[in-house]
Amino acid sequence: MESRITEQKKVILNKLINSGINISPTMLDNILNINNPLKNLNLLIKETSFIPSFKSHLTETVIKDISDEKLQRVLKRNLSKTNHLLLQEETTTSEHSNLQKEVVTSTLIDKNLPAEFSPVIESSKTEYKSQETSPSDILPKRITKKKTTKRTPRFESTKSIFTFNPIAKEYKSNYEVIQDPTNKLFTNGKYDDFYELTLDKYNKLKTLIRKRPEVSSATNINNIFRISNSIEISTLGLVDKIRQTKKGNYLFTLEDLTGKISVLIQNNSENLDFVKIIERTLNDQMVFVKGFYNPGEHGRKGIIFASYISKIDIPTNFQPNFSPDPLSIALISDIHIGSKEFEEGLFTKFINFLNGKSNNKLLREKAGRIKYLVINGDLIDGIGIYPNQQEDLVITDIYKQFKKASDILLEIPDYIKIFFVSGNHEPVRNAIPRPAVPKKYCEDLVNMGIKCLGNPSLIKTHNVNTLIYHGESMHDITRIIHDLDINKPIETMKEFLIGRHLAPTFGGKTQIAPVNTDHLIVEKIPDIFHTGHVHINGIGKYRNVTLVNSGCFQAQTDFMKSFGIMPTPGIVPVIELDSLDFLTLDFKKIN
Ligand code: D5M
Ligand code: FE
Ligand code: ZN
Repeated sequence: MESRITEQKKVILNKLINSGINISPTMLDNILNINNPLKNLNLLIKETSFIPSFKSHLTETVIKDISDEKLQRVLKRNLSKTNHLLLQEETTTSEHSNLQKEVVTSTLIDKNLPAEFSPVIESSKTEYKSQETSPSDILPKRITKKKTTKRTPRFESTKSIFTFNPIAKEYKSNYEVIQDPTNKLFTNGKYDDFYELTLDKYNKLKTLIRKRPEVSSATNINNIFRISNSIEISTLGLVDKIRQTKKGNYLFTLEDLTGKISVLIQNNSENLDFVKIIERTLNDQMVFVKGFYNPGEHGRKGIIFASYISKIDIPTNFQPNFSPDPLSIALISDIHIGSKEFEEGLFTKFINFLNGKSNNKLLREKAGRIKYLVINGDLIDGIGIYPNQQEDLVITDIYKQFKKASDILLEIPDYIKIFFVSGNHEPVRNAIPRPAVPKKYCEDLVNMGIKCLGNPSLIKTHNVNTLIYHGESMHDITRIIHDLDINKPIETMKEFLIGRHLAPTFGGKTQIAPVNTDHLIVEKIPDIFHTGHVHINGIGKYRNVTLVNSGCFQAQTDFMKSFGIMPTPGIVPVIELDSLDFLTLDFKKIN
């Protein structure tokens, strides 16, 4: 019986879709309850086509205009039997008719539908609470003033056959740029700059590690050398020259401002947890160690036999910030406009989604919550970025690439605030930290209200902090730490947070600029940490921090193929700022 109804529902919905008609859930139940619903449906479709005021939405009010009196009577009678809850829903909605003029449920998202009708989105929650939440539940603190920018979407939402009343439009953007290296990158171009940078890094990391309770006992390295007997000590510093001995133990040098000392961690069953930490430690990272000091004999230098090691990390009780308002942030990167491999079709689908062009009510509701969009680097493909790039380009002029980018981004609704952080394909220096793209290249974007930022930057949107870093050092770290995998970018991102530094080690492929302040330290714990660059989507949590690698909108190039990179184009993570729950929208599967 149940399956027959589901089958009938499917046929009815298919018929309605093919006739270009949307239906409310109440109406759908109503039709299923009449005798011979399929035959009557044909009559209904025919009847409605004669109603001049009919706007393709088969709602309860349409019934009264049907000329077949028998059908009208049956439908009305059924409607009066419809359960109390549904009627209540209708009343609530009509009270707020300024927000949602017509309650039209897309034919694709009824909860009882078979699996093939469910929306193609993944969520951090198993249930979509929004399906039960009417916009009237989330009304307070609305504003009516509209910010004027030059962005005027080509797709006017009023032209849609679907209702799209984005809640985000009702709220004024509320953001702050907390950190941006642009205009703060001072350098003398001398060796001294590296010294100053390391000193700043050491001091800042030391301040952070000192917040760990066990670190209060740490002593300076030069004090340890004064000890002549074997006692337990603890100290902290930057790691150097990590190596594994022939017996499989780990040996490294620890350095602070007073000296250097050797530390040995024995690879035995008692030390399993600490071996795991040291296996994931990189040169130039800060650690705290505790153990027995052996002063050495016959003039040989002393060594610490460590029985404990820790990194700065994120406190286990970290509590993220939430927005008081029901808004979301969408996180994208690596669009690569100008490249032959730019997936323009997928990007158009994303823009259509932002404009409420989805035929799925749930997706339209999710789109309507989006107040902020982060473009985390590589918006354009640039020129001369990698060997033989010219063979992969359809637009070979950087200004024209930006022109195309602004033409595309112009179609994003103007109530969405966009942040654009510079990546390694933008016309800015390659070394990080990297300033924002200069206005001369992207004047149109700036005029449209897009905020250009340096890499990395920290922004606060509606109370929630997002650390945005393109991710240049991700390949280096993944290569050095053997159990990391470039296809699992979230694991690499965790290491950045544990070490509290975005490019911990010098000497890899990542170019680090010799500036006198270290902008790559994760001083403030973000609520959301967003990277890109690897072109592989990932999303997860670490100690209540939401981690996102946004993926890309570019198919595999020969250059990527040479590194074995299998990109995941067309996936967009969206984070709800009031709960930090997330969705990942796969535009390869959404029509
Ligand atoms: O990076 C495109 C992809 O290629 C991304 O997955 C990073 C990878 N890539 C780029 N440069 C390197 C190096 N030097 N080693 C390994 N993998 C790399 P994009 O920044 O978009 O060109
Ligand atoms: Fe890229
Ligand atoms: Zn990149």
